[in-house]
Amino acid sequence: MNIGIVCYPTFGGSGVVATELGKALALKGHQVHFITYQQPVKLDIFTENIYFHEVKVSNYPLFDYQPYELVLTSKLVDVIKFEKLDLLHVHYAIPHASAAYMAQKILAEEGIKIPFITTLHGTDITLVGKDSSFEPVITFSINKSDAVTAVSESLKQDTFDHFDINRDIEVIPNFVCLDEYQYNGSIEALKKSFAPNGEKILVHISNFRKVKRTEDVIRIFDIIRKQLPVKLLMVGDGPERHHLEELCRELGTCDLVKFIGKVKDTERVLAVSDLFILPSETESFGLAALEAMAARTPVISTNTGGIPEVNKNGVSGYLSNIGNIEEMAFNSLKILSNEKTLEQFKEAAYQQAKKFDIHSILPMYEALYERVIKTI
Ligand code: GMT
Repeated sequence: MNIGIVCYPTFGGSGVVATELGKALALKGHQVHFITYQQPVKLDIFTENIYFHEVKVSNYPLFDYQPYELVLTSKLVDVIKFEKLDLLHVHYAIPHASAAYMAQKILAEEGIKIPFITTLHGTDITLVGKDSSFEPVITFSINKSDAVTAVSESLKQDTFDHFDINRDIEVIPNFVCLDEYQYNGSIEALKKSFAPNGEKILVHISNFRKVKRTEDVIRIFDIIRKQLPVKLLMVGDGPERHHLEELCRELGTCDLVKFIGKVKDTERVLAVSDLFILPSETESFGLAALEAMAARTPVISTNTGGIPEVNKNGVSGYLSNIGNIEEMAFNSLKILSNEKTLEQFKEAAYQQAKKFDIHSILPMYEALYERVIKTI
């Protein structure tokens, strides 16, 4: 198949899922065209069957705000026509689904048919989507998509709860390329550099937005470190970072917490981690938790949104109510204090991650693509 993928190219989960999906499809011999404003961070364009079409946003002085959706639409029309795409798969509803709809209508005028699939990822529904100024466009473009998928049952339900949806939504869960998380390099040197005295290593990875409740990570860690020798790696960057660094100063934990910024190959960090902390306010799926589990790292998380579909309480980690930092610290200590327990949780986390291996999920997308192409 000749497939167009539209996504955000940044470190966000939806961009990562779209990129990994495209890479896996290309490996299977499909032609995959990424259409976005910047080369996706995890994409190597010198890969067979992968193409990148940059959406250029010009800086015309009349515009206070550049009309990205319109240049994206024009680019979609151009790529669909000249690369003879069979279908478009857009990740994240805003503004990708409405741009795809408009491109579809423009091309229909020329007798060209192109179906588009919209994959809902989370904040497009749970946060941005609830802003009423977006509501009519999101509802319309979901209803007009040729197929819609959501990354969890929970997100599917949220979509029906918040929007006036008159069609079916299929759940295709997020996935992980399991093999990539089996780190082959020597982890001893890396481990030593973070935790020279054999301390247990806790990790958090996110874009440090309010919704991730990163302050809870620092506070949970502060409780744990009073009872066990531990270190914390904070991976990623975002609006909360400065505040978190200040909080570490206040708590006297600066020597124990290391902010390492944005990291492309999180596999390396996860390879040395003993526990992953994800105390999010809302999370449609929690891809970061799945990646941790793939690297045999148990997860302490909240029980919000789609996380319970990924992290199994008492098996691959523990789940708590949002903001219950005492319980999250208590459960962390339960896992970390005993080597045998830690090993059991690590193995169970890996076994749980196996269920979401790309080799199981990719055929679901391929089957959907074939079905949608036939119906247009
Ligand atoms: O919240 C983020 O980190 C970014 C956001 C995105 O769309 O890029 O993530 C959402 O999509 C991910 C991939 O499907 C999910 O794993 C995340 O749970 C979801 N984030 C939220 O729902 C807050």
